Amino acid sequence: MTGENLADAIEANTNTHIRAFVAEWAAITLPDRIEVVNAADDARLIREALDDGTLLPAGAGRYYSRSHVTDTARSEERTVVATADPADRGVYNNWRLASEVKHEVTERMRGASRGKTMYVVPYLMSPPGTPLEAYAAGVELTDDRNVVLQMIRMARVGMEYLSGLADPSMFVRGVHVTGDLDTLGQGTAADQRLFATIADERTILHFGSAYGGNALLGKIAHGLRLASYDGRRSGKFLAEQYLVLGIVDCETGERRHVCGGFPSASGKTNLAMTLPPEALSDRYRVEFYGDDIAWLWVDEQGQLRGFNPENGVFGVAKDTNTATNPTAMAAIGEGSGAIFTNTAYNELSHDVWWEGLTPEPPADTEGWLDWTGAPIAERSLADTNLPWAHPNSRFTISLDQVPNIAADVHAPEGVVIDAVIYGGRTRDREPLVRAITDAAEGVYDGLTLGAEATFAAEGLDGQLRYDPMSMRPFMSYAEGDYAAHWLEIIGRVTEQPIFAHVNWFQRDEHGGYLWPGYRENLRALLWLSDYREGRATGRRTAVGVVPHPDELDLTGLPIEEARVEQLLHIDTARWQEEIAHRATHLEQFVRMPGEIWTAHARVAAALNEPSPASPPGAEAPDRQANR
Ligand code: OXD
Ligand code: MN
Repeated sequence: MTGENLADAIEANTNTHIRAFVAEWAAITLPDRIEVVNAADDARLIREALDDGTLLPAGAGRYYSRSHVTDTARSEERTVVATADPADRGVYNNWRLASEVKHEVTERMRGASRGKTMYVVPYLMSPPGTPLEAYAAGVELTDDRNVVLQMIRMARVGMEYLSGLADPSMFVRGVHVTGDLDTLGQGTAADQRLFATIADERTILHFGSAYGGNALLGKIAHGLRLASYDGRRSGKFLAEQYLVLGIVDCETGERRHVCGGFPSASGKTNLAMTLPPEALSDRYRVEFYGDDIAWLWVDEQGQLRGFNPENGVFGVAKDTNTATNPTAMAAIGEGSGAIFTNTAYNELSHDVWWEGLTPEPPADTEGWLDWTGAPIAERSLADTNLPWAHPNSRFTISLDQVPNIAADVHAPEGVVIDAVIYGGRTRDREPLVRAITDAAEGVYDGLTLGAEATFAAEGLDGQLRYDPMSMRPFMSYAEGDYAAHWLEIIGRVTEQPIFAHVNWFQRDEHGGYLWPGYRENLRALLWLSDYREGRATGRRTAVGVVPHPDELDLTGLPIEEARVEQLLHIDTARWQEEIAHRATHLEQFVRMPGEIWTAHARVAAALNEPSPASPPGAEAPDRQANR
């Protein structure tokens, strides 16, 4: 690539810092061409992809793509956070020294884009004009057109989003090079893949994958890992793997915003996109803001505010259907521009299918190919039980396709956050909902979030795989410092959001779910609003306030009283076991603040008190305090 070609390829409105960044990496990766992308290029890029077969038509303005069979998910063990400061080493962030990692990835990227186009994707991970905009600007260089198409759906893409930068050199520098996926030795000792966030240099270097979670650098690497690092370094904000939704009471006009973290496979996208229960749908409206990431800060009035930095949804297809997530089904409908990845595909009808879309796969297998491209009709008997779609198959759509999108989803001021919820997947112990009024105890609850391991054979059944704040794979610095930063941010808030823990997954003695889940989950969040506003008093327990059974609005839900009581029961003995596990979990982390240990000790002591700890509705003064 000559200097002249480069100058031609990069439009005049790129700033000199962007040009220098592109030139530096083009000289390393050696692409044949360079192309600067804008969201308006989507139709042309789609046409090119259909022409060369990297996308296939999926009916009425929708598209299908298949990834390399070894490249279907995020690779946590190959993902590192690197800085110059060893104090950034945490338990989960695979910390490494920046100088070493940069060198290693750069060597792997050398000449690896030969024969390809380097797309320059300028983007913003924020609605334009937010107070955090300076941390949201990025430029991703990628050698994969499908990555560009997905970025256009997931972020605000175009040079215009970067033209007004207060500091034109302040953008995240992201380089994505796919590499030869046939020769990377995925999963072996010689694995060449390396996904590095050089956090203190605001640089992301990902080599060896074209899968969304590894290759859409705006989403996880910038939107979560780097933003969470920036949030602490600047002292200004939090970046969390949280959903954001709004609940509107159409009778009173009350509008509440909830954000929260859920470990994967705990129903976060379904909850984010939920609708009210059928019987309450005249009264309430649920508004969608985001299903995966929230950036949170405290405004000048002392209110906790948040927005979804993404502009789209990269949702797991498996089990998405008209009952579990009617919103997603509508959003991926005709004309949506959806891109499906690694679902099953019918090469004749151009339909897509995944496990759970319908109870049974299509009866007529003619034309159906599984996610690897193999014809279903030709499967051997031994393969008949293999899934048609990859379990991590995905749909990618932009936010504006979601039918109940909130009108203010792009508002630069974000929304005031009224509640922060955590939800794991727990078969007994965790009640349907418990409210936590003390902020440090809320942060402690987030740090001890987890989903149940199912290692019955190892004797671990019922024990959690902890996933603090649902950030375990995205932590960018030491967990104790992360907890301190949370306490610092939440300590600035004058009107605290309420914290809560929810659990939709309790089982009865036969293994069946006690709670119907899905749209009915809103009933727990409505109680939370009632409790916060003083319309419900709840019952104080050692681990928070649970609803009195008659405080849950169960209109139109046939459910026995005994079952509701079971859903709200606190099993002290099981909780005491959990407290011991939590202590071991928290002890791993350096510099865990004293306030977190105090919250832990308070809950542990309350569990040892004779029960009930106090008459229903009564609150010990320390629990009424905002902090
Ligand atoms: C994830 C995602 O991997 O959101 O968490 O895609
Ligand atoms: Mn996620």
